[in-house]
Amino acid sequence: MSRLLITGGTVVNATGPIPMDVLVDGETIAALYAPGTGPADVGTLDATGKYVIPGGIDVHTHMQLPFGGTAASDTFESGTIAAAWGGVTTIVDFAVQRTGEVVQESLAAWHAKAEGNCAVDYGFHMILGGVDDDALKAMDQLVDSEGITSFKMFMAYPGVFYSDDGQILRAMQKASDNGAMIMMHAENGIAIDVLAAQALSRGQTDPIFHGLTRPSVLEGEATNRAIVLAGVAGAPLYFVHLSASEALAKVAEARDAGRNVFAETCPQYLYLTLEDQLGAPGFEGAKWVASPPLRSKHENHLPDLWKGLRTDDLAVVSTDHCPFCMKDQKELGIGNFTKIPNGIGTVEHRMNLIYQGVVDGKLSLARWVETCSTTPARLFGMYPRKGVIAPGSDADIVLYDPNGTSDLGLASQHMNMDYSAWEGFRIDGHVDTVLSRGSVVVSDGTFSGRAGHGRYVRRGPSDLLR
Ligand code: DUC
Ligand code: ZN
Ligand code: ZN
Repeated sequence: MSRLLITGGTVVNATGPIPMDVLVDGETIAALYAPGTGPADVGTLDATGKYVIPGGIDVHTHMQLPFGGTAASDTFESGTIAAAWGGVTTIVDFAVQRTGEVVQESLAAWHAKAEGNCAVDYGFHMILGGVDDDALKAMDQLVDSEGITSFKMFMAYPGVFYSDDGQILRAMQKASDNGAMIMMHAENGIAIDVLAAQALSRGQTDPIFHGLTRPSVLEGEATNRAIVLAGVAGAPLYFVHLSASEALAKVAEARDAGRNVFAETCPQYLYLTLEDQLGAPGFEGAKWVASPPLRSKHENHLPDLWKGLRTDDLAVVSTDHCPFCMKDQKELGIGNFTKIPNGIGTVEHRMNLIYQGVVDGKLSLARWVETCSTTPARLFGMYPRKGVIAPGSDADIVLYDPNGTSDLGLASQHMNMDYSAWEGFRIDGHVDTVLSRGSVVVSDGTFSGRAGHGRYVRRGPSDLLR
């Protein structure tokens, strides 16, 4: 296969920026050279003035997820093409086992959806919707033979995805035995359902009541409960889509105590608010209905989350990419906010949105790469194959132009949605060129990849457990 030297750029790994040329040989990175010292008999890709970063890794997506009588509007094809446009070269999606389903059959159904359709590499976590003896046995088999080393459980959505504390404890005990990571959606769903029913009975049907009936203290409570349960089981724990100061405080406390507790947040919780988006007039706020909900700008959630990213109490930025169109999908909840499909589409914009944090002085360049690529790879058993520009790693590489701009919105996006949750956001940077395992898939404003190029990534155990 062909060799390609990426010249003149600044390589940014989690360890920091350094001017280097990068030699790609086939699908992998062969070597790094001091600028101008690489081989002369190879093709070149000019990265002058650009950052050369490991491809983004989004460890929280829901392509084609059935939800609330409809399904997330991005297929594995459209969603991974959008990911590529946004500098994301690996996604980890959630295969779903519902109550009563056989875990391995549910997993096979997710493979069938994804195989041959992805433009970038992909892996799976497994959602456990029904913990019983068979599901617990299946956890071992998935870890040993299927390359799935992380299992998501829900303290929210009673009757849909919900697990009670006993089921959670049993799964955590299993994870403590087999080295898997438990991923938790921490919101007290039982209490939320009471508040939501009470709101509806008062005639409070607008989208903002989705947020007002899911108060941040109920995320804090569930976060604390999950940490206690994981402590009893001796299991590692990773909180998905952490949105609230109360939850972050509990994670920080556990980490300070030396516990294997980790958390991610998502761009929507760093930039968008209950009042400005979810509270938009009429039914408009439905665009931003997701769980957990956007938080109040009158509290300290947003600055706390940015701070958590700096201090590593938040280790990862993912997206919880779960797009729905307004027409025929979000509209299912007109007159009843509980029927609005939950989710926001962001897979295409995460690298840009978090880079804006660098421009705004909230994060370092190294931390941008660490939270969006390196730590996701390390926490979820893909490192050093993914998440780093280093010899032997997959040549998943993004040339990021700090002098470019990106205007986010419906007119330019590739996600399969009829609106953008990020309309009007202007980013002071631009994804210029994207390589997925050595193949250029985006350059010069053109997608040159193909559905089917993306391969299933079998993951190992987490690299970050103490
Ligand atoms: N939250 C969402 O907003 N959508 C899908 C599932 C979830 O937990
Ligand atoms: Zn969730
Ligand atoms: Zn999710």
